Order: sequence, then structure tokens, then C-alpha cells
Amino acid sequence: MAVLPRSTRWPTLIGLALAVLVGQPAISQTTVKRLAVLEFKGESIKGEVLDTFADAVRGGAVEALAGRRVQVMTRENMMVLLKDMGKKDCSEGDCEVETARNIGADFVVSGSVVRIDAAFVVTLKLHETKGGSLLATDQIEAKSQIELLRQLREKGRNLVANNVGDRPAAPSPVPEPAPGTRSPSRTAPASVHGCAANQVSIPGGTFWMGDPDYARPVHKVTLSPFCIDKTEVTVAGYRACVQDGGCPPPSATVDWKDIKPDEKTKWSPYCTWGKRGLDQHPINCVDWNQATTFCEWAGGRLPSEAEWEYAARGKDGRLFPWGNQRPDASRLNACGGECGQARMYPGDDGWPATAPVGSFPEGASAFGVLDMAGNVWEWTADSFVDYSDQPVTDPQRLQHDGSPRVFRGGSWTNVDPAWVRAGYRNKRDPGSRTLILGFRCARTASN
Ligand SMILES: [Ca+2]
Repeated sequence: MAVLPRSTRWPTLIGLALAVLVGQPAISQTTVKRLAVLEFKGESIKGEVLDTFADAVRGGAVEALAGRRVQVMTRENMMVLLKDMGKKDCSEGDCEVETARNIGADFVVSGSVVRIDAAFVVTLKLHETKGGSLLATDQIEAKSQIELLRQLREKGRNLVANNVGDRPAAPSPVPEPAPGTRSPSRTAPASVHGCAANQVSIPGGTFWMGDPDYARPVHKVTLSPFCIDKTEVTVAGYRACVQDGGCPPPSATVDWKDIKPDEKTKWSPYCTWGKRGLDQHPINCVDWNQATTFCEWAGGRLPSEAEWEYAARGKDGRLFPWGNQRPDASRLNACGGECGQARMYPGDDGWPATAPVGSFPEGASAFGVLDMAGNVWEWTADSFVDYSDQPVTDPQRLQHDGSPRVFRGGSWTNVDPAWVRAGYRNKRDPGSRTLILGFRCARTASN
């Protein structure tokens, strides 16, 4: 059994792939260490299945290392490095440490699987590669593959969190200004047309709103100039509102109509509020009213659905914020290779859950707005109202009746490219709080 995966998903450009380390972006390479998660060993288990086990642990490791100076190597990155060095995979014996050392990893997680009918027993090991010492080990018993994947992610996260990297300092009681942070009581310098420093000025204009496949009829919309946040509102940004008394502390739990207790238990851990190292990740698990309150505190409002779409796609009718090219791992945080078998694109975008805002500059919209596809869906101000084919100016579609509100842009959980199209519409009750849904703010330009 090979230790490294036998995937055929070789990157086209090896040089590019060598540069692709994921986990945390843009950290000085001089002090960053690397962690590798190797393919698991297991008799009579398909390589693709073993890949999903490693992916689950890799996902947990990425979560554990957010904010620490340790990066999690992608599978593709490891494969390219190993091939480039002419090294062979080790297929038998305890060669994980040597393999990891060969690809420049400072830490390595390995796993061995025993299958008993539908059940699995997995042994996880974490080594440091320089001296080869075993830092920690854990054993998992699961009654099904789905249960195993869940546990691998959780146990992998804990194994790494407790043994690798320096824990980040506790958040400052007065957070630094951050993307998504904006307070009228602070000295946010106005830039163009009264936009805040963290906003993009969007000129007025006319565009075709809607999607020929999913949001018909496509119709002509004219908008006045407005400002929109360059990124989604962050955890740090939301905390500033809470500390200022403008926002109630979020509960950091999911909730929606007819939610089951086990769903609440299963999904609430993905809420970003109160989690270590996620200050620059988007705030999620906030309902429409909480989002509205935040934007009012910040001197603005939620964008209308039309404003959101125009900021995402501009005038040229493109399908996605960046153009018409299919989504890939360089442009957004959706479900890539890090998700396992069900995926939108083969590459690993580095983020099995939310990513720090602004992590994908190659996915910028025509106006330079970031995160308009993937990461978290975003509440808009409007109710979900059917489009008309008539031209309209500055449409406001909010109905003050508790009707479902529109949210846009797709999230880290999505595998269908249609859902991250700029014209795709989605809706939920305004009281819903989910792990996939955050927001950004807008304001009307001053002149
Ligand atoms: Ca992702």
C-alpha cells in the first residue's frame, strides 16, 4: 500500500504547484513550519477511500493551525515534491517519518486502518520529523465510514492543536482594525464618495441582472453609486460592534425552522464566533436581523440584491465574479479536493471550512470586490421576490413580513458551480442562523 496517494491529479505547472502551500496564506516562509498528512495504510480499502480519510484529518489540521506559524501541505504539493526529488513512496514498515522528511515536512500525521465489516478502527500518529520522535497518538473506532470521517476530522484537529505550533495570543481586548471592521465612532477615513476605508466605491450604471439558467427573467437594472465592503464582515469586525454595545453577542449556534437537536449539535461547531484563530474569518451563524443591526452600527446597511449582484459581476454579463472561467482552487473557497470525493474542482483550495477573508485575490470581481463567490453566502437586504422583465432603477425588494430573505454567493460547502454564479439566488427565513451564511455591508454613496 502506497503511503502517498496515487491520484492522477498532477498539477499542470509543477513550479506553480511548488509554490502552493495551503493552510494559512502569506506568512513569512522564514519561520513557517510544515505539516504533512500522508495517505493512510489499510488492507483491502480502496486508495480513493483512504484519500478521504487523510483529507478529513488534513481538514482538521488546517482548522487547528489557523493563526499558528505552521502550514498544512496539500496532497498535490506533497506529490510534486516527492516526484521532483525522485523519491519512492514507502509501502511497508515505518517509513512515514522518512517520507515526510524528504518532502520538507516538520511534522507528519499518519494513520493505519483496520476494517471489520462496516466498522473501522484507526490509529493516528503524529511525529516530528527532525528527531523522529512520536509526539502523540490516538485511536478511533467508528461504526460507519461517515462516522469515521467526522471523527477523523475532530481527532485530527485535536491531535494537531495540542501538539503542533505556538498557540496564538489571546485576542486583544481592543481589536486592531480589520477587514470588515468599521465603526462610525472610530476614525475610519472616508475615501471615494464617502465610502469607508474598507469599502469599494461602485459607480452607478446599468446591467443585466439575473441568470439565464437559474434566475429568470434576465432584466435591465440601473443603480445609483454605492459603496460595498471589500470583504465579508469578520469575526473581529463583529466583535468590535459587540464591544461597542452596538450588537448583541452572537450565540455561535445554528438555528433554523424545524432544526433537529442532532443537527444543532453537529453544525454549531462550525460557527466562527469564539473560536481560536478565526478573527479574520467571516462571522457566520448570524441571522438577517443581526446582520442588519451590525451594518446600521457601522454606518450603513445591507446591500440590496441588485447592488450585491452588480458589485459581483459588473456590466459585462459574466457568470462569476472573475469572468466566465469555471471555478477553481485559486479563485474561491468552495469544495475542492480538501472535501474528498464530492467537489466543485479537483484542486485543494486549502480551506475545508471558512477561510480568512480576502484569501483569494484571483477571484476578485470586476470592481475588485473579494469573496463574492464561496467562503460564506451573504445576506442581502431584500426579500425573495420574483423578477419582472421590466427595466427597473434602484430596486428595493424588502417586504416587512418575515418573508424569506435573499442570500448570495455560495459557500465553502458547495460542490455545484451554479451556486457560486453571480446571478444565483438563494433564500432563507430571516431568523435562520447557519454555518454557511454571513454578510457584508453597503452604504449609499454621498454624491
Ligand atoms: Ca474549501
